[in-house]
Amino acid sequence: MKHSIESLQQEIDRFEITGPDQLEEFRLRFLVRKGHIASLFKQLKDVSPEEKPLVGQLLNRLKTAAEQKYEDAGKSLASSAASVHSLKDDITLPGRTRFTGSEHPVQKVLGDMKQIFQAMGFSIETGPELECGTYNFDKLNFPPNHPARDMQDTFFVRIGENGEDDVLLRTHTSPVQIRVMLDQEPPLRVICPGKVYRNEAISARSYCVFHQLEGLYIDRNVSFADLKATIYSFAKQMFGPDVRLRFRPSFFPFTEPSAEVDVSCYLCNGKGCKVCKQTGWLEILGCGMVHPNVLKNCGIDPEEYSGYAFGMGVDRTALLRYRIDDIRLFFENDARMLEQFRA
Ligand code: 2NL
Repeated sequence: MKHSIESLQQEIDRFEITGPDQLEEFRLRFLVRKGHIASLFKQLKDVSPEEKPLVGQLLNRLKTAAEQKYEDAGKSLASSAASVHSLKDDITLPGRTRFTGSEHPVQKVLGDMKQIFQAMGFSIETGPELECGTYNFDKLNFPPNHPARDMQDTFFVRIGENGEDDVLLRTHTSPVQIRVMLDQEPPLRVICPGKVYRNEAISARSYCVFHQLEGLYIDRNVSFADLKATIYSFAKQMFGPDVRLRFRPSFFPFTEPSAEVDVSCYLCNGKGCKVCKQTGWLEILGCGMVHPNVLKNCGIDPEEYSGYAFGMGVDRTALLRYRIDDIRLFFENDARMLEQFRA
C-alpha cells in the first residue's frame, strides 16, 4: 500500500500542467470520485489495524498535495490569461505598419540607364551642380551671344566682372565631361548622370530642375557608326528588343554632325497614340560627333582623336514609363505619390 501511495505521489509530481486541457486531465485522473486517489482510499479497509493510522495519514497528505497542485495550477493559468487581457492596448487592433522609403521613379529609370551603359564599359562620373560659365558654355563651343547664355534661360548665381568667370547652375551635365577631358587622357568612356537647371516657364511638361544622362566616348578612329551601334544597343535594352530608331539631322554647338534620335512609340508600337501625338515616334536623345573645337578646348588633338557624345532627359522617360502626366509630381516629394513605386 505504501508503495502504491509513493508511486502515485511520483506520478502526480511529474504531471505537468501547462494549459486548461492538462488541468482538466489532472482532475479526472487523480481527484474525481473514480480517480486514482479515491481508489487508494477504497483499499484502506483492507489495511491491518496497526498500519491504518499511518497509511491513512499518508493518503490524506497525498490528497491534499494533489488538490493544492490543482488549485495552484488553475490560479496561475487564470492569471496569465488575465494578464494578456488586462493590457491597456486593444490587442485585436491591426499592428502598426512602419513607413518604409522607396526608390524615386526617376532614380529607377536612371538606375536602368546606368546599368546598361556600365555593361557596355562606360564608367560613371559626376560633378558640381554649381558651375563656372567657362565649363558650361565656352569650352562647349557656344558662341558668345548664344541664347542659352541669356538670363531668361540660365540661373546665374554671380555674373563675373573684369574677366572673372560667371557662376551658374549647370544647364546640362556636359561640364562634367569637360572636366573629364581636361583631367584624363583618352581613351575616355564615361556617362554623366545628374540634375540640371533651366530658367523656363514651369508646366506639366517642363520644370526648372530635371535629370540628364550624357555620355562621351573618345579614342582613335571613333566613328558615327560606333555612335549608332551604341545607341541601338541601349534603346533595345531600355525600351524592348523590337524598337525601331530614327536618326534625324540636328544641330548642337558642341557636336558636328549632330542628330536627334526617336524610338518607335513603345506604348502603341508605332501605330500612333495620344502619347506620341499620333506620330508613332518618341524623341529620346540628342547626339553627335564631338566638335573639333571642343576637343581642342580640352587639350585633345582632333587630328589624333575623335569621339561621340549623347545626352538624354531622364524625367520624360520616367513619365512615359509610369504613365504620369505631370513632371511637377517628381519634385513635390508627396509620399502618397512616391509610395506607389515600392519595389
Ligand atoms: C539633348 C542633347 C547632347 C551632348 C549632349 C556633349 C558633351 C560634350 C561634348 C559634346 Cl563635353 N557633346 N553632349 C552631345 C549631343 C547632344 O544632348 O537633347 N539632351 C537632352
